[in-house]
Amino acid sequence: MMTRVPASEPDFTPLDDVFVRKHMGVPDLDVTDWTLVVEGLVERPLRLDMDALLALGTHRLPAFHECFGSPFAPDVPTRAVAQVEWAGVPLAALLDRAAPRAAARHVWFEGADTGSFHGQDGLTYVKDLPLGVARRDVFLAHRMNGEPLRAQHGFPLRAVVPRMFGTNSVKWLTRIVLADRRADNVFTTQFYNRVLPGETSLSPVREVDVSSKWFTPDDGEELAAGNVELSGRAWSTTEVVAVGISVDGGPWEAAVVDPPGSGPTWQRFTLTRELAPGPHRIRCRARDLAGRVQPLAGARNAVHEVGVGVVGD
Ligand SMILES: Nc1nc2c(c(=O)[nH]1)N[C@H]1C(S)=C(S)[C@@H](COP(=O)(O)O)O[C@H]1N2
Ligand SMILES: [Mo]
Repeated sequence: MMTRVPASEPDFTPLDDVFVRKHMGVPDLDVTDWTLVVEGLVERPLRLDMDALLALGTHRLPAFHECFGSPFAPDVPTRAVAQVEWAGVPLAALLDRAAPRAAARHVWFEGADTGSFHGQDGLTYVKDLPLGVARRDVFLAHRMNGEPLRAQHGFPLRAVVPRMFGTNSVKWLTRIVLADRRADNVFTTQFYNRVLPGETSLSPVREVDVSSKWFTPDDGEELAAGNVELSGRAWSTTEVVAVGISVDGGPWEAAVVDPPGSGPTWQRFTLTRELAPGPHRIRCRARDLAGRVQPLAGARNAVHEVGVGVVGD
């Protein structure tokens, strides 16, 4: 049984359980010779070492963190999601010092990893965002759940873009470029583009979809008959206002959904319900403030279903 967490206190995924995604391997960076460059269309290009970055102060950002999944299978649910307390500085603090020129429209984020991916060689990992979005949302993190970033999570510094898919959160960050156009890199223009619902052309994989996932019970779990607490997490680009739970294809029953926190955190949902002995299929479906609902099937944010076995009396 899960411990109850008050709605005002976000629950964080233990670091050992946070998923790891890397397209070209983990670069071995030494913080003593690492620097972050901010250049391009700026009045004052910057080169900061870690001490200079730490001198900007340390802020905290509790946020859910979700991987889009394979760029070659945009409709397959992966449900790789975690919640992390990041510590670092908002990108805006650096932009204020670098002073973007009037012509700057986009911000490019480049990682130190290089190599091959999907049959192409000599690649770098670059993502980009419109300047306004980057200034408002991007956070540069050097700590995760109170520890320095682990190598596989982007040591010594990574970008974090709350409420966007993890692919935008560039790890092993070494270079930020302000430009008048989008970055031309395989990870911006070729991979990680998709057709959004109701649209016909490709858009970059950015904002997350409305989604929910079972935490307890787990798929295949055996439960004692009687009142069972069904519980999970739901998230979107905005507040999740309802989560429906359906047992064995029955009607959607309203779960109790925790109010949203002050930041980009997920919301817990629970329903205590009697389950008769035997096998059961349980599904959860979130709806957000914008009216978006998880599709039943055929999409990466399709409703999550688990099977449980209830034993006893
Ligand atoms: N430099 C770099 N940043 C990267 C990646 C990468 O391969 N290289 N993978 C991205 C993807 S697809 C995801 S989901 C997140 C995963 O972050 P994590 O491994 O810390 O959970 O990092 C993103 N940032
Ligand atoms: Mo990802």
